[in-house]
Amino acid sequence: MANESVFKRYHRNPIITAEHLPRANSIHNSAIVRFQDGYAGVFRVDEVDMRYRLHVGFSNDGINWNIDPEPIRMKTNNPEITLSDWSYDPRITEIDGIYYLTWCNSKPQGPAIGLAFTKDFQTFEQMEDPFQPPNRNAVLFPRKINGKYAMLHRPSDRGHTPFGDIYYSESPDLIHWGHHRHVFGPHPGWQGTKVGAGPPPIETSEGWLLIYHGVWGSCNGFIYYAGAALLDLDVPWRVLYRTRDYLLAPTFPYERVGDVPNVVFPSAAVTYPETGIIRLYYGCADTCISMAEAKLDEVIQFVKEHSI
Ligand code: BMA
Repeated sequence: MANESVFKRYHRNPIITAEHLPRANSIHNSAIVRFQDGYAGVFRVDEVDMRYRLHVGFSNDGINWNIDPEPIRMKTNNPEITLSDWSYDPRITEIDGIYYLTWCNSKPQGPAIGLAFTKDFQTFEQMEDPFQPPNRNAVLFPRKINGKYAMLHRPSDRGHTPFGDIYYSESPDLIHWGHHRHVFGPHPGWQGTKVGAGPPPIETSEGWLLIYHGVWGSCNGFIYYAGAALLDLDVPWRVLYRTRDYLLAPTFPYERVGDVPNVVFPSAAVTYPETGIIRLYYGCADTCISMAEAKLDEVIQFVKEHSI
């Protein structure tokens, strides 16, 4: 099975562009989940002042979206907890009916991880940043593991980081984080410069399926690809399999041309247990959002058969 045939791109990609909002320069790298009878999302909107803000959206079918033109305001009773005007790359994980948002809450001291929760996508309560900056690409697991909340994240630096390994950390209360473990780092080829977690890991009988981005530094800039790994269910920093070949590469003009060329950035996945389908949402060229679907079994088979 050729890698490009595992995930089938939606025939009307991209599904979300800057045309969805009057003040958008671009809408990309965003979080989408099933919510009530449809879908909800938190979208990264690079606005016409070129600040990055988070906006809520709703959809009946996951394809046609209404996105709030006003950015999210977070509730907090601690003035030291602040929402950056450089907020980007959100992920959403549902744990027991509560939707947790992780994103890059950039600070003057560098990119930090933001953490907030909502039950209704109307009110968001912001919590303490889990780690000191710089750090990016954080995502929570959808359930506690060995009695603790568990998060993947990517210690970083302040710029266009030329390195990056995925780490695992756990917490009893989503406030105090520790038990840091290295999960995996770059590997020669398309993931040779850095890697970062994508959507929340998906629990399967073969392990946690983690879809991630891998970056290779070409002679003309970074190229972002998507791959996947299977992590041990009880010891998630133990990598069982990890793709040697990419699953998605920038291929079509909407993935190759934009504010940052040659980027596919997986950031949300919705599974349909009734059909065995997984729907992947990914940012394209830092400009728009696209969608691709696969059979979950075939993704798992691909990861196992094309492992490093
Ligand atoms: C990373 C993040 C992503 C972006 C990518 C390519 O550092 O900023 O949001 O998609 O670079 O520009």
